Amino acid sequence: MKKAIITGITGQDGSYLTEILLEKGYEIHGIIRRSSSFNTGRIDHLYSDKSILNKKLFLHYGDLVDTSNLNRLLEKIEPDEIYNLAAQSHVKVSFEIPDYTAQVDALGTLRFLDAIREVGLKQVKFYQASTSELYGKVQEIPQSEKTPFYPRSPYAVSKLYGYWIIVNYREAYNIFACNGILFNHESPRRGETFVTRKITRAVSRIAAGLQSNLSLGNLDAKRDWGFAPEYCEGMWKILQHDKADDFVLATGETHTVREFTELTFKEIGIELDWAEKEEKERGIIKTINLEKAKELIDFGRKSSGYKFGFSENLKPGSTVVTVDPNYYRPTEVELLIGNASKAEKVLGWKAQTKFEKLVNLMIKSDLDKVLQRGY
Ligand code: NAP
Ligand code: F7E
Repeated sequence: MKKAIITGITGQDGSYLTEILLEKGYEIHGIIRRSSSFNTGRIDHLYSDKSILNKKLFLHYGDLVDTSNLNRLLEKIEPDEIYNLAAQSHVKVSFEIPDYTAQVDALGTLRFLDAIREVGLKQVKFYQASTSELYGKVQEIPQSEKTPFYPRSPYAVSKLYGYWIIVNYREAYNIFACNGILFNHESPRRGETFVTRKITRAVSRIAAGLQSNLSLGNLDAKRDWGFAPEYCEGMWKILQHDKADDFVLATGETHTVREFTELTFKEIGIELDWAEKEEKERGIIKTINLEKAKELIDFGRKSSGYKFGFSENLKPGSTVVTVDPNYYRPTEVELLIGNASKAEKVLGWKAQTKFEKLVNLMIKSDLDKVLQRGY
């Protein structure tokens, strides 16, 4: 039985990767941070299963800023594979806490690599969660493993250090260390403050009459959005390759935040119109397809026991989206679109879930939550 350490196990990717590796027969050691409130919601379903907890899945307290803790864990566990997913992962927040972001995202990676050297784990394979944010102000369209980097936030600059320290330790000490340069990947488990989940959650709440308006920043930013579980399978494939190497994982399609918003509203039967420009721009209900809304609710009542229905207050002409410049970033990444042909050729990995399907599965999941529980 192979042993894997997953840092960031309580995050979106950590939770999917845990499911994938358990399915493949791994023993998993997850590192969690001490928190004053529960932070294990995404893996509760796994560790409340008595056949899994402390048999195939073990949780350890740890933190990427604590070197001695990482050393002890490596000595104790002697893993075959390490997936370093832990990070202060919010780009906008990194402008507010740049020092901490660098401590975790840049030096945290170094601490782990150095702990591997100290403990002398010669055979271990290390996956680093690198990111399309490295491309920032893009130097080439689409972006591949060969595209030069131009990071645009303290988050991206910290991840740039992480990227290069992986390459350096691979070359200097022959450590099997790999970068997965992953473009945005989303899911119903995406954190609520990232834009996709913020939109699907808010639109569900607007539908239920629990919120009247969705407030967003830059509507014209373009992202290459894929489905997270497929990207986690890709992480595993990167470490199974016979040579340590770096890979882009992406869909090869790009869409604006505006398109994501329009499509999400469309899923609940609302067509949007846009009025005014820039900070005054507003998304207004153009039409409501009551048939579609009713169908959704009837289906939800039968399949998921919805207690709530659609708000009666939704009318053509109502403003449901506004722009708040507080969500703008001091420096923005305007356009990302990835070229994952190396991963397809070498690893046999290809993104499967299309943009429309991704929006559909995220809004359905949030509608279920909101209309069942009423929050
Ligand atoms: P996420 O949901 O924000 O999860 C981040 C995880 O890191 C959480 O488990 C968090 O713990 C943990 N963490 C944060 N600071 C830590 C510290 N000091 N010590 C130990 N653990 C810490 O992120 P994600 O979307 O799953 O992304 C996973 C990784 O991929 C991150 O490194 C991210 O930067 C990178 N990435 C993500 C994407 C994407 O589109 N999702 C794309 C490219 C790269 P708590 O639960 O306690 O907060
Ligand atoms: O922003 C714009 C925002 O925060 C996407 C992380 O997982 O992916 C993620 O970083 C875009 C940006 O993700 C709002 O300005 C508009 O252009 O969802 P996001 P991100 O910054 O792309 C990369 C690959 C990572 O590595 C990161 O860890 O949407 N946007 N209005 C907004 N963004 C947010 N969060 N909130 C808004 O209201």
